[in-house]
Amino acid sequence: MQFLKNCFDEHAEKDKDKDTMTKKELADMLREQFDITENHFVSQFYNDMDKDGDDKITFKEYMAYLAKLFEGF
Ligand SMILES: [Ca+2]
Ligand SMILES: [Ca+2]
Repeated sequence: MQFLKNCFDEHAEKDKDKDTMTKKELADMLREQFDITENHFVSQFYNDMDKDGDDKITFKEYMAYLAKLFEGF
């Protein structure tokens, strides 16, 4: 769990808004941590994560998405 929090923080703080992730920050995270570079995957992740559609990812949205993702394991 701490790994996921560190992951989020490290990438979310790359611009002036350190509490949320932009699409670019998410793309960087997916590339560096999970080796995902395909744009359509990044877009899909981003759209699925941004539940309230305000065009940024909060830590809460990020965790909710991952929790759902790992539920099946
Ligand atoms: Ca940010
Ligand atoms: Ca959002």
